[in-house]
Amino acid sequence: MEQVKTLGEFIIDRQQDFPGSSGEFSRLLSAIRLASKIVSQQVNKAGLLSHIVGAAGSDNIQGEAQQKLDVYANDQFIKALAARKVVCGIASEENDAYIPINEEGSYIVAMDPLDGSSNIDVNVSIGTIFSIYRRVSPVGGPLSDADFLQKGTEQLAAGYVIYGSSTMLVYTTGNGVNGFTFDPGIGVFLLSHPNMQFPNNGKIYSMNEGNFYRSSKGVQEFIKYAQTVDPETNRPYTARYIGSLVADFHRNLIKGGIYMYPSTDTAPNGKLRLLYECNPLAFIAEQAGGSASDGKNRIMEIDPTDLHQRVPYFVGNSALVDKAEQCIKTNG
Ligand code: AHM
Ligand code: MG
Repeated sequence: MEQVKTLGEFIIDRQQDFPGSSGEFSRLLSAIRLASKIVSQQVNKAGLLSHIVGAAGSDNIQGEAQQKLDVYANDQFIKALAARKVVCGIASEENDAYIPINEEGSYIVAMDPLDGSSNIDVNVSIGTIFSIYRRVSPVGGPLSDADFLQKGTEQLAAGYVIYGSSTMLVYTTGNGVNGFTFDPGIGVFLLSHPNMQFPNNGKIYSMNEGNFYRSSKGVQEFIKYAQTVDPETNRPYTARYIGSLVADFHRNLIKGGIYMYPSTDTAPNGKLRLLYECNPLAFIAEQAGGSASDGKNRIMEIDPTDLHQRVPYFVGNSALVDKAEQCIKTNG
């Protein structure tokens, strides 16, 4: 029988992917693993906290002010990353400016500590997304904007945690994508999805179709294409939209499909953030045989200009992303 591998063992096995990192990078991943476990436990108690012990914003039984879960998640990830001393700075969806950590650290982390947080109150899956870069400014000195405004192609690693019917951590270091399921009984992540790849015949499309008439002609054409009856090409496709990026992406990675958050007339750059939502999932998608685009260009080649920059987003099976691009190029 093949032996079960824990995330901790896997990280050590793969340490040789980063020659010269002397285990620093592994310590960083371990920090993410730890914070994920803490957040996972808290997410599972979310209903208790808000409905039984008292709503966020009020005091809890001990008289401590309760934090909203997304603020709590942000604090936990920052605390865990800062404790390992290898991270020099963090950009988070929860903080307007980047947070300097340790000038001696070599790594930058961009993260969305709890994405889809509007789903917390209704018991729908939510997630954490993270992206790791090597700093470009000299180690030992102050950080600069350029450390954070790196193209997605410069990512050393990226991943997400899904807090769903089980908690999973999925990540890549540019050498394939591996998924680990948390076993709460023994408190460890176990390798459950080695070498994840999009299946070839993806037929799910995921978009907030309430935005249909606000979208460009090209996006509308793609949706009509997805809905057209054509048994030869396996159409119509299936619409699935949770409204929680990590959950929608994770399902499409396993079952095959495309996730879209295009520009609309009221949000010309779409809704999602390049640094800590789009780039990390683009890296995973490409490593899993898929692709990610803003409708015209490869996401990971976009030159970021702002920490919280938004971009239109199309990610998933390459054939579907190509088709969406083609509809946009033809129809605008
Ligand atoms: P958030 O970072 O404020 O949680 O917003 C991101 C979320 C994604 O998880 C999800 O895909 C998208 O917003 C849903 O947006 P909409 O409700 O407009 O469909
Ligand atoms: Mg988010």
